[in-house]
This record gives sequence, structure tokens and C-alpha cells, in this order.
Amino acid sequence: MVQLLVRHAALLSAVTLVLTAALGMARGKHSKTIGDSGVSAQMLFLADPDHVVFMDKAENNPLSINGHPAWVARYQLSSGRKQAMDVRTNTFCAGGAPAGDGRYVTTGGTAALGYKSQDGGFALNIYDPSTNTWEQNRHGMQTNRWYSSVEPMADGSVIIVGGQNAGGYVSTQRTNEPSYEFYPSKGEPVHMGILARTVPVNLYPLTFLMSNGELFVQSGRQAILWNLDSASEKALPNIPDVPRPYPSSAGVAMMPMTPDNGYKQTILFCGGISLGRKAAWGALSGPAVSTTDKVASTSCQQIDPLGSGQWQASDALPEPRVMGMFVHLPDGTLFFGGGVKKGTAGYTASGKGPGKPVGQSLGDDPAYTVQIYSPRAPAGSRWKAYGSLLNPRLYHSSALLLPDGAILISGSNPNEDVTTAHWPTSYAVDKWYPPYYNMPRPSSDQLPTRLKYGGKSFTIDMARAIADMNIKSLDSAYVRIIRTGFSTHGVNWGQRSLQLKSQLSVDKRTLVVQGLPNNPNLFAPGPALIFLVVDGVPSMGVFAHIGPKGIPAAVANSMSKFASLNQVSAEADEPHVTSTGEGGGGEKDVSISKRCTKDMPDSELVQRDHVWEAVAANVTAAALSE
Ligand SMILES: [Cu+2]
Repeated sequence: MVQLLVRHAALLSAVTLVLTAALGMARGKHSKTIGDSGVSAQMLFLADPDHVVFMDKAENNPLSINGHPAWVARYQLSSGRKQAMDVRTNTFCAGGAPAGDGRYVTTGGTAALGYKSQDGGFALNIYDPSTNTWEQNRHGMQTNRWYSSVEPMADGSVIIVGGQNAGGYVSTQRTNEPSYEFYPSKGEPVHMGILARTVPVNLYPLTFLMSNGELFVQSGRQAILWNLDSASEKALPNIPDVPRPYPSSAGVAMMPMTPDNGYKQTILFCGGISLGRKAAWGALSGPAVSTTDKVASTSCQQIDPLGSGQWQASDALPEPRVMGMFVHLPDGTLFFGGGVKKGTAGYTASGKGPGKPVGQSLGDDPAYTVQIYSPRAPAGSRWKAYGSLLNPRLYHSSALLLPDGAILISGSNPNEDVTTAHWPTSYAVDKWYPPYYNMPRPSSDQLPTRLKYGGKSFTIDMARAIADMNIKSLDSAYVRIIRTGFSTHGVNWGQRSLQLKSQLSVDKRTLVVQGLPNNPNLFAPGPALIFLVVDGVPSMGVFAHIGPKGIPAAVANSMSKFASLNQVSAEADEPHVTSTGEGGGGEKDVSISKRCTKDMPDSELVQRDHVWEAVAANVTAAALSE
């Protein structure tokens, strides 16, 4: 009997192996694992042509530095080598974006959670790719922000929007931070009503700088245009179907701007999920209803905020998706991959509770198929499946365009700390290869490494550029610039794609390419990749700087305010102790001080809190459908 059972078990495992192999063949088409990230890739950005930086929360990662696990690592694309970096504040669900001087600003995080970490709530850490160093400002923000969004501005600064002052699954009126501030600072935080009105689905609000200098903001199901000069909003219609910010976590991107469409800025939202009613989203401790058995939305809606200002349905997603990631490809299409088909972003530390987590994950059924979105294709034919991911990319994954035109995708860790249990923490660094990847490419050696607004045109000798290609017509040749941005949680701040105006000479030997349109709102200053595209096939991307090299003096002057704050002590904070009782626990429920008190009188602090709480009380009463 025992023998029979053993044999039976052996047969079963053989069947399982065959099945896995069959599935494995389908999975990972046009994908490959190229390395190991050392820290789980919750956040990701391109530092220079050969390095990306992975950022994570403070947890038990295998890569270590100065006697503690690292949560930031610089990864060399050509060698797979990784360098642990000693960022000391807990960058748990931080925001981030490139600034106009080419440095990357990361904002906020949450309380110290051991591993020698420090409270990251007020932190503003700046990575300088030219020196490969971090400037760490533990009190770099005036406000405590977890899940803030960051948007590059036309003057080289960044705006830091929203978030909450405590860790949790969704925001509450008590923990919400409905304001924005800037780096370098332009004064005190300014209240933004939409962020107060859209609790609880308002974290990582979806922000885009528009060509007229206004900020488009989508939060909950609401949308506005925010005038930064008058600090006032213009309401736009609610987005149909489902709320889109975290933890509904739709994929979102501004579609490519082209001379043909007058650099129109259309923003596309795909997926997300409805839990039916607002109360179902629960509170800091987690959702009030089961999430993992709920199917995500396939809804795709787009808006041209400065044009019609109306929502318009685009082709629905071929399959439901939460946390799908849009990444611009140099041929004018977009990669859409990763995420899950059921549930939401987030996790439950205890693995129990009304959310019915799978393992600890509040999302389940990962999506493997990669979809390519063609914004210019006729309605009904914009999605096309192409290949698949090798590994599941659930909560806390990230994806980025690389200079070679492939997509780097990594992360996945819907867990309180590193685990091998289902769904396990992933360190696999994978690449997905788009259709053009192995084709002969135009050369990139005539592309500039610097582009100015309204600057001089430049020329490309096309015979030289296509020497390795077999091209019949050059009529489709153009140059595109892409900001790869800062990727995390299905959003990517600063990601933009803009095609430069160009014309072939009469003899078709030279492509004359105009400089950038003279409007930094279209494409804020900072780093970008430049591609020459011929017949839909891009060259390698040239790492370039857009606009003036530094932050303008007027803005930079206020940076001196931060000079005295440019420090973190070597001391770790006491780890924040949390209760992990059953039935609870979204992410860490950690309440921390609401304001950076460093140079702010107490009286003012109290006063401002009262104003904001009064506003919050008004909106709590308003009935909101999600
Ligand atoms: Cu997160």
C-alpha cells in the first residue's frame, strides 16, 4: 500500500512536471532573465545608459551594506553587477522623478522598520548619476508623505503631490495629506481639494503636467485641471467605470506627442478595479471585502484635458488587469504588461482578514501575456499580444524602457518581508524583447546628446544611418525622444514620448530634424533617450539631456534651505512596533507625526492642521461612490 502510494505520488509529480513544462513553453516567449536585482525592484529608474537603480522597502534582502540588508542597489546592465547603496531612510512606497538637472528625486516612505532603517516619512533623497552618490535629506519635505506622486516641472523643479502620513491599505481622512509642495521648495504645502474629496482611493494620485502649465490630476474617480498660479481647480467629468489610483492601480500613460497631432496630450487609463462601494475599500488595516476573487476591469478610457476634456472609451483590455504597466516603445507603441487579473494592489501582513489574501497578496492570478498598444491604430485594433513574461509580476513590480529598446521588468513582492512562500519575493531581472529587437537597426551615431527648447535643427545623413539595413523607403524616418521616468506600482512619473518635427531633403539623403518645441511644459527638462526610427525600427537610444543643464538660479536659490538638512545620522531609529493581529493588517499600520517640525513654530502647525481638518470634515459628509 505504501509502495503504491509512493508510485502514485511519483506519477503525479511526473504529470505536474510535464504540465509545468508545457506551460513554461508558453510562458516567457520573447523574454529572458538577465540577472538578479539583489534588492526587490519595488521602484526602478534608468541612471545612465548602462545602469538602472532598484529601490525597495527596508526588508531582509540578500544584498547587504554596512551590516544591514540593502534596499537600494545600482545595477549594471552590461555585466549584471550590482552595488548596494546605503540609503538609510525607509523608501517604502516612495515617490520619485527626474529633476531638470538630471538627478533623481525620491520622496517619502514610511516609519523605520528595522534593519537599521530610519523613518522615511519626510525624506527627500536625491541620486546624482554623474557621481553615483545619494544626497540624503531626512527632513527634506515639510510634510510626511507615504505614496506621494512626483511630477517634473518646466522650471526643472519637481512637484510632490498627496500621500498620507501613516502606512495602511488605503488613506483615511485622519492620515490623508491633501497637499502638494515642491523640490526645491517654493513655500509651504498648498491644499488640493481633489485629494481630500477622493479618500480612500487617492494614493499615488495620477498627475501629468500639461502644455499650458496646469497639472492634470486623476484621483478616486474624479479628475481636474489644477492651476498652479491661482491654486484653483477646473473640474473635469468623473472617469467612467472604476477608480484608477492605488490600490485600484490602473495602468496609465500620456500617449506619444507628435507634430501630426499638434503635440496633443492624451492620457490613457487601462484597468483598475471596482469593489462596489466606497466602504468596501476598508481602512488602513485592509479592505472590508474579499478582493482576490474579484475580477479586475478591462476598461480603457482616455482624455485630452486641454481639448474636449471629455472621457472617451478606447479599445478595452484583452484581459482584466490591475497594476498593468505602460512603457513607451521608441516606435510609438506602448508595452503593457505585468500585474494581476484579480484583486487589488497591497497585501495583508497576517495573511488573513476580509481581503482573503492569497499568501499575503490582495491580488491574484498574475497576467503573463504582454500586450502592445498602438495609439494610432483604428479603434478595435489597438491591442496586439506579443510574447509573455517569464515570471509573475504582482504587487511591487516595476518596468522600464532600456536604451536598446527592450523592456526591463523586475520586482514582485506582495509581502511584509522577503519570503519564498506563495507569492514569493522575486529578484529576477527580466527583459522582454519587442518585435524590432533583432532586426538590423539604424545607427544612432548622429543623434545629439543635448537638446534645447526651440533650439537649432540638426541633420542626419541617412545613407550612413541605414548602412546596415535593407530599407526601400525613408519616408517614415523620424526622431523620437522618450523620458523613461520613475516606475513603480503601475505608474511612471515623468514618462513621456515626443516625436520631433523632421523632413527628408529633396534628394532624400538627409533628414532635417527640428529642435524641441519651445515649450518645456511639453517635455520638462531632464534626462531622456533619443532614437532614430526608420521603417518602424529604432536605433539604439542615445542618453541625452533635455533643456538647460541646471535648475534655474531662482529655483536653485531656495535649495540652500536644504543645505543644513543634508544629513542622516549613522544611527538607526527604533523599529516601529506593529500589531499583527488576525483579521487586520494592510501594509504596516504605522501612525507617525504629521508635520516636519524642524523649522516650523508649533502655533502655526496647529493652526494649519485645524484648517485642513475642517476641509476634511466637509468632504467626509459628501457621499462618494468610490
Ligand atoms: Cu506599495
